[in-house]
Amino acid sequence: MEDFVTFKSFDSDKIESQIERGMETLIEKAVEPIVPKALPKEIELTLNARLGDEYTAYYFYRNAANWCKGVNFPKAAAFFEKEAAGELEHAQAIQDYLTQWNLYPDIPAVETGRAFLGLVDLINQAYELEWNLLQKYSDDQKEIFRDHPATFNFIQGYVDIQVGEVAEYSDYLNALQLIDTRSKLDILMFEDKYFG
Ligand code: OFO
Repeated sequence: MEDFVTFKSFDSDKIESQIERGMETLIEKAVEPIVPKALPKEIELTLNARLGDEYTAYYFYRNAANWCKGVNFPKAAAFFEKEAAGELEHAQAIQDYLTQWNLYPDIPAVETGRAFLGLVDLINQAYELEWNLLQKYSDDQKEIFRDHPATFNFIQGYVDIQVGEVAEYSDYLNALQLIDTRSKLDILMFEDKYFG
C-alpha cells in the first residue's frame, strides 16, 4: 500500500535528506556527458567501401592524366587532372560525414595502377567506372532508405554526381561514334574539340 505522509509521520530530516540525494543525482547527471550517436555498423561499412571506390576513381584519373601527358594529349590530360582532384573531394566528403557521425574512417587499400590502350579505351574504362559507381550508390540508397534517411540524403548527392559523370562520358562515347576511331587524325581532332 502507498505510504501517505500524515502530520504524525512527517519527518522533516528524512525529507531533507531525500531532497539532498535527489540533488546529488541531478548534479552527477549534469556533469556526465552524453555519448553521441554514431551511424549503424552496416552504414559505416558501406560508406567505407564507397570511400575506397572514390580513391580508386582518383587513382584511375591520376593514371589517365599521366597517360595523356605521356602520349601528348595535353587537353585531355588537363581534363583528367581535374577529374582526379574532384574524386579526392568526393573521398574527403565521405570522411567528413563519417567523422561528423563520430566514426573514424577506415580507408581501404585500393588498386592504384591502370593501363590504357588508347584514348577510346580510356574513355570506355572511365564510363564503366562511373556507371558501376552509379549502380553502387543507387543500391546503397535502396538499402538505407528506411533505416537512415539522413544518410539516404547524403548519398543522394553522390547519385547526382554519378548521373552527371555518366552523362558526360556518354556524350564522349556518342561523339566517338561520329568519327573514325582508327584514324589518329580523327582522335586528335576529337581531343581538341571535346577537351579543349
Ligand atoms: Fe566520385 O565521381 Fe567519379 O567516380
